[in-house]
Amino acid sequence: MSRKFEKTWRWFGPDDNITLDAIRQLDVTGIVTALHHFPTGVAWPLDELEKRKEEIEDVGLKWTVVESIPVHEDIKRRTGDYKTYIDNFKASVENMGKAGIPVLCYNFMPVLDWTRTDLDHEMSMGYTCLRFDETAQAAFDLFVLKRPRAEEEYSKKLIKEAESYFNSLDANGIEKLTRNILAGLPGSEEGYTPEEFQTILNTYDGINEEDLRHNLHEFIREVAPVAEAAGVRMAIHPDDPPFPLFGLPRVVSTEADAKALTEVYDSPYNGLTFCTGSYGVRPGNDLLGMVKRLGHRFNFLHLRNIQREKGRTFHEALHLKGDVPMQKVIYNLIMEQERRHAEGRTDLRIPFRPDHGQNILRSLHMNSAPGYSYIGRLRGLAVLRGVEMGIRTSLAIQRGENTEE
Ligand code: CS2
Ligand code: MN
Repeated sequence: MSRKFEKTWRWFGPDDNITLDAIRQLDVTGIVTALHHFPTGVAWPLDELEKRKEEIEDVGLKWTVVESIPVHEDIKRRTGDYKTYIDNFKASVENMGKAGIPVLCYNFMPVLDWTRTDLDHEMSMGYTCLRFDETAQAAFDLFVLKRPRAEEEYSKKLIKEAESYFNSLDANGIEKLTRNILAGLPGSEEGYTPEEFQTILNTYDGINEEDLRHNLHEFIREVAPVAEAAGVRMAIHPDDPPFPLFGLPRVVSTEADAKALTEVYDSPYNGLTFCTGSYGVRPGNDLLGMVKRLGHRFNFLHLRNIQREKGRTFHEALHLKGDVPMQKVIYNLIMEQERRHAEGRTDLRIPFRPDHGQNILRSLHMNSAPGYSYIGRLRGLAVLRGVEMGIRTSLAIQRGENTEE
């Protein structure tokens, strides 16, 4: 059996401009998608999963990963109808198992999923990328949203910078920043107006980091055994960016967070999505060490690079350039796979996807979702595949093995 990582591609379903036919030309085997047409909290029916699966199989691909079943805010807060929502989540997982979809990516970020302030940041080479600018985020928080007590969370210096940044924006600029932060990036199921956003933020009053962590661990305790019985490997996606925003706690940002949640239910079915771009934003996250120490719990890989700038600001860099030591990460992942093989594990072909890409030539006007361009991701996929192949080939040569792949 080939041991290469399974190459996958995120597809946003029938409404995605990048069609299954365009995807099948990329030499990937797996599709990463969700039933985006269901509102958060609803149990996904088996027949709908099967219908989508058939559509994917009709073009010769496989549905490898569900990304994501959104977790209802009631579950994160453990308020309201959270019991029903957990039951519905379990039902979706069971149906995934019946439909034979092996991996589930999900996240536990309150209110906002991934967050950027600029979706079209122009780089000197001419392509654009996504960027998170802490000054712009603070400006939005302090002067657009005007969140009560927000100023307690920023340094005096940053508040000053945010103020002059805000003053430099015209009405269009303010509108655009608001949209970038609140409209919901691809995969996030919700978008808000500033008023709606403030209302939902208020529902988190009094919920601190410890509470949220407790609620996550309770959720895992309840759902992971069901996933295990259904043969579905769970893979929690880290917070993106990996620090608290708008006063909301975030609890999947560090190696310690990831380790703690794997210990709640000690099974490979309670695993992680290793998103190098998300974890990589925090300089304290030792990515190479994480592969060694937590790699046995990786069920899904998001390979993406970032370049840190001043403070918490960062942009999405080309896949092999930036602060993520991508080639070494891939080497360590191959070593993890060898450990699995030696232990007799069968989940060797960990799926990966090029998580985001730059917008190159505006992807020939394909009008793709922010971060999810065709050409930028294809470029990412190609270079990552090349690195993997190169490492495997040189290991095989050194060991006198055959280099068939
Ligand atoms: C983002 C999110 O970083 C990412 O992968 O594109 O869509 C993320 O995949 C989801 O939040 C995971 O649940
Ligand atoms: Mn990711």
